[in-house]
Amino acid sequence: MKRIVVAGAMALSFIMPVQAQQKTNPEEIKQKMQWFADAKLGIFIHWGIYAVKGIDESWSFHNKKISHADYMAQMKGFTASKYDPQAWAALVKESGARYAVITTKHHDGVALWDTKFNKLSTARGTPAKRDVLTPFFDALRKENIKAGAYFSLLDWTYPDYPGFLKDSTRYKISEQPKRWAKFQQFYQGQMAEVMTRFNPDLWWFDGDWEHSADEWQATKVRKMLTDHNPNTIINGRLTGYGDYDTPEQNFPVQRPQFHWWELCMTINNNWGYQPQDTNWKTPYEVITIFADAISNGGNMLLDIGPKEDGTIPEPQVHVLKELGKWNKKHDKAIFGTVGGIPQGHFYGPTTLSKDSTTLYLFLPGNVSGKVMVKGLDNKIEDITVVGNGAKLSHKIVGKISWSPVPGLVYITVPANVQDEYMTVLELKLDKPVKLYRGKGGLNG
Ligand code: H79
Repeated sequence: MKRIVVAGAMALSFIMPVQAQQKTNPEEIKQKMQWFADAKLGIFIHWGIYAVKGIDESWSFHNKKISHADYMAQMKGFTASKYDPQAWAALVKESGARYAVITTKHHDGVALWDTKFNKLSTARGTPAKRDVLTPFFDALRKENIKAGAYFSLLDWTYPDYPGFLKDSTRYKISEQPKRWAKFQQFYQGQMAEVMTRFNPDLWWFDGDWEHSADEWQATKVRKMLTDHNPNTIINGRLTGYGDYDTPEQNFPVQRPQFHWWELCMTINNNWGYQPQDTNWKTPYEVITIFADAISNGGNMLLDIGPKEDGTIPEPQVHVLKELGKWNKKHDKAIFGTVGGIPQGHFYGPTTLSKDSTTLYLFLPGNVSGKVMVKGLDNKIEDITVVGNGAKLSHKIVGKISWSPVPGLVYITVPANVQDEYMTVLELKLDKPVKLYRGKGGLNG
């Protein structure tokens, strides 16, 4: 019996690598996290030489689907010839996102700025011949959008980095500590370049899993970044020495461990541009996933993959624009709210105003007309369809006069007030939300 339990636990940890524990104190970082908590939506951008052949970012050579030399030869095809950073920033704005995160360097080691450390940059090694990040950071800031830097800690191309292909490494740190020290200086030097050049509002680290916090010098790195900018936000992939949790692709069913969290997700099946991948998530799917994230107190970081020339494929633009339309219409139910009431009271996502006197119910677009809320121990003063203005009435069902248990709230939602994606109802309550969480016994 015991053996079965152990095997089960191992299988589970294979599917879900153990998430790092938060090693920063939520109380100490609360203030700087406020804009992030209010922002709800970010746009992730994976842009790099992998868009030339349209293959997996870095993983394609790591997993030996292509030789490292052929992978790096893509540098000759990265032109950025139609790159319009203002248009990118305008699209991010139109989606309703309050922040964007762009790859400054992926696991392949190719920098998108003009690093002084080597020739592996869009500035020195590609026909684009320039730092493509500066104009985008500038454009974001002009649009008042927070600007984040994705930065891969590991660098499979750097000759003094241990890891290389999935089944081969260059050396062991224990055997060649000086060689590792050389890499530490290199990666921290590049990080300092990004820090001083762009002063990111947010650092999105990736690739921490190949080494320990000690090996990365995680506390030193965190100190360097926060000394430079005390308000910069760091994701949890600095072996736990960050500020928020980053479930990737896998949708949480319960709230993740860190106080703040963000679901990062591709718009099709891949992070970078891949022409054969047309498995676009629909606006409805993206919107319902987004609603689910904010209902659980999180953010969504939705990824797009531009082509090597800097154009953003039309289906990606379409999803962002539809999402933006819906965000604009439902602005007050989303931005500046907090996560909603616990599961079980309402069969769908919810959010609350910060003073919790307004409850927002997110309904799928095709509800047949009646929705129900359970265990709401408040008087409902008013119900409005967000972005539509229609007022709705409600009926209390099953309230026993002498029992403290609240009745069920039934709300009829006519078809003509419903949104094509998700209809949102605003319930104004008499006081901060109060929930009955009991088992329904006679004494409550
Ligand atoms: O940039 C995108 C991806 O390229 C990168 N992160 C997003 C944002 C990424 N892809 N996969 N991962 C990060 C996590 C990979 C985890 C694994 Fe493993 C590495 C699975 C197998 C090797 C760690 C080591 C977990 C299991 C073994």
